[in-house]
Amino acid sequence: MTKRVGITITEHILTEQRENPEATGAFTHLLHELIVAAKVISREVNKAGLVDILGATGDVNIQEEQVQKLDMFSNRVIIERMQHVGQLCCMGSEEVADLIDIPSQYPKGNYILLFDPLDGSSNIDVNVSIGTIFGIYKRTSDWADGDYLLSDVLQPGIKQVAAGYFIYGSSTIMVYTTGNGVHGFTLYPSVGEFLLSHKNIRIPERGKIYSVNEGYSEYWDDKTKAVVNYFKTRDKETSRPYSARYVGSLVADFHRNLLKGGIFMYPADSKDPKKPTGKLRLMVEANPLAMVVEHAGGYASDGQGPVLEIEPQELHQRIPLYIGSKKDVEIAEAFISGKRPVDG
Ligand code: AFP
Repeated sequence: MTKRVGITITEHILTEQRENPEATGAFTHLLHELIVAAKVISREVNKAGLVDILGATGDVNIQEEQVQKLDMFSNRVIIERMQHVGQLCCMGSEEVADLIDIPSQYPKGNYILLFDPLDGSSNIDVNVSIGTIFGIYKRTSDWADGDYLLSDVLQPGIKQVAAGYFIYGSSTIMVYTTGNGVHGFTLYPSVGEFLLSHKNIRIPERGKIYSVNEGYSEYWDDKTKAVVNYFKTRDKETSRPYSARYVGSLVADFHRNLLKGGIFMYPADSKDPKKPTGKLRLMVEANPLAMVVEHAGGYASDGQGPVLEIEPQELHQRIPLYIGSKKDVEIAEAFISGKRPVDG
């Protein structure tokens, strides 16, 4: 990975657009507006301790998790900003049960935006990094057939035309890919611009970090326990045991592992019978990060195969997630899928 400062995100997107002779500018416009929304969220997150915006609303979202005020704010900012852009036919948010239609007074386009407006929101009031995750698809049905179809939204992650995240941490960083490398941009607050800070990010093939909520090991099956034990077992050749790091904010855990190498796991567990496949959502969390990690040379699996090839059944579908350095994820997948014996 080489570091270079000076190129703005807008310049970078426009350069990519120029390299694609079929580009109309629609996608560039869409991404630009999303970046503006993220800047607004970043500003609010940064002043979260200064204004009376902290604390839960008392409501629960569609995932039956407590909704924090900043979640709702971020959700609203993205929807309001993106609905009039004219490039979307619909949106899907982690915070909204149904698909979000574009109001009839606004023009519509070919793209679909799926997002988690503020991931890791239970960390807001303790100043731990949180983030916005997004994946963008193109509708496949014909305009002539009228409005978009559910099948336009429920496409496997491999069909994403772009994906990425914003991390609101010690600085605000945007990491994204359109399939042409993974690039990171740091927000310079005084200038108000994202500047290229991490060009062509490559994740190490094998890492030294494992990230999992080990407090739930009681709810894991033997295969899952074997995976985690593998990373904790001493082995000179593969530099094990690995170090444990778990923030509890997917974007933060993912971003660290992307830069340093390692594996993030949210396995299936028996903690909540309503969520036997684990907590994380395929469409708004796993797929976007899977696209990022794969274009950085890593891998994402649900324990049986590539996340990006899963045919989604519903917008809020949950899956087990193993994501990060290729070799580490392949080992986890081998244990979970039964290709590697539990005592192997
Ligand atoms: P919240 O947005 O409700 O804080 O959930 C965050 C999250 O979906 C993801 O960011 C974390 O990796 C994961 O949950 C942490 O979940 P556990 O607290 O169960 O480990």
